[in-house]
Amino acid sequence: MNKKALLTIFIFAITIILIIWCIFAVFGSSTEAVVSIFILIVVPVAGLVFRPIRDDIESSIDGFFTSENAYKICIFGRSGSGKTTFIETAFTLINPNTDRKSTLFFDYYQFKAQVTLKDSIDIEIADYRGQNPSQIILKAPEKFFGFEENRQLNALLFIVDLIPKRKDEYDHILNDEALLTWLKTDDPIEVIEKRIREHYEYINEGVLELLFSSLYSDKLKSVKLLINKTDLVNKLVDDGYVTLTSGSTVEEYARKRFQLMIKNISRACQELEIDDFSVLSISAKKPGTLNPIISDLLNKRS
Ligand SMILES: Nc1nc2c(ncn2[C@@H]2O[C@H](COP(=O)(O)OP(=O)(O)O)[C@@H](O)[C@H]2O)c(=O)[nH]1
Ligand SMILES: [Mg+2]
Repeated sequence: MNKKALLTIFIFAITIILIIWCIFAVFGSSTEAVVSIFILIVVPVAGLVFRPIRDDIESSIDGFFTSENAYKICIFGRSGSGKTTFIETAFTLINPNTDRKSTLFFDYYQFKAQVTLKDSIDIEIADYRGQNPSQIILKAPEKFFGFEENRQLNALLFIVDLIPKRKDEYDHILNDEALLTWLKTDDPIEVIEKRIREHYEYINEGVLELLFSSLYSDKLKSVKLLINKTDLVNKLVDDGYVTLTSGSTVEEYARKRFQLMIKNISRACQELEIDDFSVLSISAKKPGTLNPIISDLLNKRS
């Protein structure tokens, strides 16, 4: 809770106590009637006074209910990069009974993962639907992330892609086939370059600094950069629309495009002594590529 909210509550409480004390002192035997009238006035006044800080108060109360034992993962990346697809593919496959709770800007997924025959672990993952970095950086919900001084996040996954999502004239998202047809009639290299620039605008040095300073605690052990949609780039390579330098793979191609971002995230991790930083090329639609990532995160959790 911020200082303004605390100060408002403090001043309000002191004022009420003083007024009630004065009522007792002045009215003596008819105190009860006066206090009742006073409370009738105070309740709506309190509503008005606390309205500007209501979100703060609610969020702070939520912070007391954060589950400190669960393994918490947050996924950060530009709209369309595959956050929701990644979570749905990875986690609903581990446990189809994944529990999803939604707020205005966040979806929270909760489930149990069986780590060994005897040992299972509660996992919670946050996907921010609103897509604005400020929703995580400035308004990280305390129910999931814990209080600012006691953050509970265990893993931060950055996600980027090389191919943007695209909608048709009816506002429907193009499926892979239609997307590839559109790419091939456009200039696929230019589309890829533009998309990469968009990710650099979204995950830049400034955002990284703000993000880590908002979410970091010594519980944050793992950071990964996931380069998504390699299946689509593979198809473009196979069909001759993207040419790789001889002997290189789509993974190497993707990694090279995000070299500076990798350097920036790596440096941020080094400064915070987060040893587990890795870069992976994935296709969020393919479950086989995701399960090792989840196992790896869980293995490094302690
Ligand atoms: N071909 C392909 N499409 C993907 C992949 N990951 C996500 N998509 C598609 O990209 C679009 C945006 O994905 P979504 O998960 O909604 O992105 P979010 O905005 O980051 O949550 C959807 O149409 C997904 O089907 C992938 O690995 N391969
Ligand atoms: Mg989404």
